[in-house]
Amino acid sequence: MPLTLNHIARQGGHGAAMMPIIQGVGRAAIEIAALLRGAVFRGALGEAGAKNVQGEQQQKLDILSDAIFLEEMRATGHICAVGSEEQEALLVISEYEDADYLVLVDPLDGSSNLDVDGPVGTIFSVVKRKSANDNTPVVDDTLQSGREVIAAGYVLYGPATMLVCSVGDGVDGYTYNPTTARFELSHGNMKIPATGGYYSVNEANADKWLDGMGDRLQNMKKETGLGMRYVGAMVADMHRTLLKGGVFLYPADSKNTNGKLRLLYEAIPMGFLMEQAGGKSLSKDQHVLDVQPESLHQRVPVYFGSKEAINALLPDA
Ligand code: P6P
Repeated sequence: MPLTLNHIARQGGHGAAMMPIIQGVGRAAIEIAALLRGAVFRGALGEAGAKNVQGEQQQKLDILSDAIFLEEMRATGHICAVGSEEQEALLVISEYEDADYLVLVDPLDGSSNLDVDGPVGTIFSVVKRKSANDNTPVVDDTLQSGREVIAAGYVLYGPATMLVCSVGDGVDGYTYNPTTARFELSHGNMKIPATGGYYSVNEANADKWLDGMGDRLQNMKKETGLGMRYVGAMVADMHRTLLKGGVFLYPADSKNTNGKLRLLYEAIPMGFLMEQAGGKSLSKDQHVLDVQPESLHQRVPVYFGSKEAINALLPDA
């Protein structure tokens, strides 16, 4: 019989505490997947007419997905606050502001793919509050390095809906089974292949890259002979990298001098998963999990992949 998300309760040191939270992520994923499938019939595609704190045009589905995710985190009863890509400030869950955990989330990553029916995702990580439980949670509770992450994962809305997560005891992939209406373990103990796969980067930015990344990428291509795949949605590109091997990177460039991807709800959760899957996760010259966050929406350059590909790209890292 298949294992379900309940299996998480038996994993690692935090599985029992994390299982209800990841069950909540699963409920949000099912609702968001249904929302995406019917969006065109409800006039829910396209831009919402506002920009988020990132200065990016919000899609209507960004706002709807953010609301669904927040409600399911509230409903778990274990989350005191949520830091979301779509919300400038930390969202305190007033009924449970004495709860132990906070969630950082990109509720609908890669939403520019929506109008072309491309894959998108949700990325999340869970940290334990630093403040006393009888205090109101604050942004400082979220500013913890990836070494403090209790759980992290992503949902990939593709031909199938997958939830890939870790509580620090390896990485497991669960696929939503519409017959049983639940997530069932389909990719147990995921490990990134040591060799092969693809490099995945938006090479249109190559002439703007900083830190000599243009030459470094050319050297890596010569040394490894990897092919290239790029979807433009981090969850899809990272999921392929985890399964097939290779490297995903978003370097700093003259336009985004700190890189484009956000530390707290993109780089850290993905870096946590990559390291749990036997890969490497770098940002500039340090492990992404060692970067000390300074603000909720801080951006960083990222280099994630197999040890072979990362060592070919950044030999002195
Ligand atoms: P570009 C999507 O907007 C996103 O945040 C990530 O999902 C993705 O990896 C990246 O930006 C794509 O950026 O500049 O290549 O379109």
